Amino acid sequence: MIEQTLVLIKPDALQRNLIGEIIVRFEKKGLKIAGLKMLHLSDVILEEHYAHHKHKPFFAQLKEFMCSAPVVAIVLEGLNSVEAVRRLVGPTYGSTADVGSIRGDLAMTNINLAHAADSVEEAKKEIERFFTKDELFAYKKIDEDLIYGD
Ligand code: FUP
Repeated sequence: MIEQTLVLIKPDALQRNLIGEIIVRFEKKGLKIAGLKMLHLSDVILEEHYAHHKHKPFFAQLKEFMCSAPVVAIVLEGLNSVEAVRRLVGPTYGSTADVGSIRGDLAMTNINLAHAADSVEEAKKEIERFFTKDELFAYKKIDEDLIYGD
């Protein structure tokens, strides 16, 4: 199924000059960029985005970190893109994440460079949270037939 998913490239990636390195991995995989922008996250949007962590002891620190610099929000489109992107990003802790994944190659802890939506339902909500309709683009790429065949 062709799906869209949401990625946030976090402040640590911006500070460590890894925005390009991360985006290139999505591009090389064959994912289509349907939307891309830089923004400064607000408290309100973070309380919604990380609602499942709201009562955890690290929540205040997580919010502070996510507001410490702009993030890059991206909508990626492709076959099973939600799972494909989660696998490219890797699990939460960099030190034990598989080598080859973004976190496994580039992160050491749970200061982990990028967020990726974890289900198709979440992805839909997150895309609506961060993008308006006119910030999303439908277009044909000339490599699609090579990536997907018939
Ligand atoms: P993930 O889906 O891998 O991004 O991970 P989570 O939704 O579990 O966590 C979101 C963010 O919360 C992590 F990127 C970092 C932060 N976090 C902590 O700071 N401490 C923890 O114990 C767990 C997560």
